[in-house]
Amino acid sequence: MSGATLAPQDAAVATSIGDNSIASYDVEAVRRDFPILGQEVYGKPLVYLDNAASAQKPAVVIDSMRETMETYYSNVHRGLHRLSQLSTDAFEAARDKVAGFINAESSDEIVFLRGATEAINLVAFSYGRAFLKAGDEVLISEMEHHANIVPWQLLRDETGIVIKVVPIDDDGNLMLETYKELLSPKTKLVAMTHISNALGTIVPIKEVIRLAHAAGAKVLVDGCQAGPHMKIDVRDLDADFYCFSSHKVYGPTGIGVLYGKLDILNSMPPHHGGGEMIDRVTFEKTTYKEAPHRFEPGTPAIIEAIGFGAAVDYVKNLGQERIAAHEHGLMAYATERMSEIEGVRIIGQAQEKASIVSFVMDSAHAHDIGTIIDRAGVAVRAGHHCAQPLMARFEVSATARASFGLYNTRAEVDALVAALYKVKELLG
Ligand code: C6P
Repeated sequence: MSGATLAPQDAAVATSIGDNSIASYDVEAVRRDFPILGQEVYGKPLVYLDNAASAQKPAVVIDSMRETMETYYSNVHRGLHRLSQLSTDAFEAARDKVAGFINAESSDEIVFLRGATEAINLVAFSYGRAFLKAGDEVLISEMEHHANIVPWQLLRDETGIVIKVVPIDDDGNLMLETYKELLSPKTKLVAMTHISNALGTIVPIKEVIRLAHAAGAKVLVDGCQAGPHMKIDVRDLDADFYCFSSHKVYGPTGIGVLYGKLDILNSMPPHHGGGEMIDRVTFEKTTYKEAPHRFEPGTPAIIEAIGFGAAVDYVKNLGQERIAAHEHGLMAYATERMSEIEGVRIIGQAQEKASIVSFVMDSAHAHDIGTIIDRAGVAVRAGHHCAQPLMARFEVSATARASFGLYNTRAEVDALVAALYKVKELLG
């Protein structure tokens, strides 16, 4: 990234946000870090705008995983031999990197799981079963991903907890006043997204947490969409739990993190049993290790954890503020250009938004939009985005969603817009 030049499109971004710190953001150099981006699909340059579903991987992540397998791979925490020691060191170093990425106080607060979905289920079925009882209230929002709805419903069916839903307004802003009214001594847990995957709304999560704590409730933040787009500081937020998946922060699939305050994690029973999470086993009784190991039974995703560590290093080195500024410029430009297209309606115009433009068109179903623009090389997601209650709120069955990552360019926004004009031409 040294000697970086300012591409014309990024000069516009820098000016529009009035922030010189991104003047050195050389998006073309960033793109060269991602081997997959150079390809064509259907004879057109790939325009990858499906980053909210999963992001592409830089060479440093791919290399770190290949190097692990080619030079020192072995199982972790078990062997006395050299390779096992090297693998264990690299695995635990990845945990340290993830802890640093979100400013956790200790690496012991970092539980490696398969992803955000598993993390939320762990909180529901370990914390929830142990500490929530019939009549206790769990507050979620109207814009949650199914991963932060269904586990609470499963727990409700088992324990009799009550789920309350904080509404959003027509622009997709969380209705804070109603949230305050819903909080009561019965509220034991608030489980809320940091950034909506279907609208891009940035929830004022620090205030949400402050208010929940004042009411005596704990807070789980679903940070799946925040991880790639903003600097996360779990201590500043005072989050009790925070989770996200590696594959959205430019790391591999199959791994993610549940952060939990150490005393809370250590007060929770294991959710799965097996090897590695135990202290001592007899046929009569088993005692467990402290966190994080009590929640990591069996052989973990070793290679993936190492790749995850390389990914968060990559993002951190590029600079989260600079990434956020770059992506914000792209989102603002896309919003402006797409608003000019007759018949396009953007769903979600919250005051604070990140990296996502969800939209519908008068003339075309979201699936048709996705299919037609794919032929122009433009990849977006079309569907309900695993947020069916949110779709119902906006009275649509699906939207098309363009989501931007750190390697996208204004030229790619132009390609998206041109492809949408093509949809209009074909479908009226
Ligand atoms: N959203 C999307 O296209 P997993 O699948 O466990 O890595 O993440 C689940 C999840 C939880 N919360 C939020 C806010 C999310 O956005 C996601 C994943 C993807 O929007 C795939 S459905």
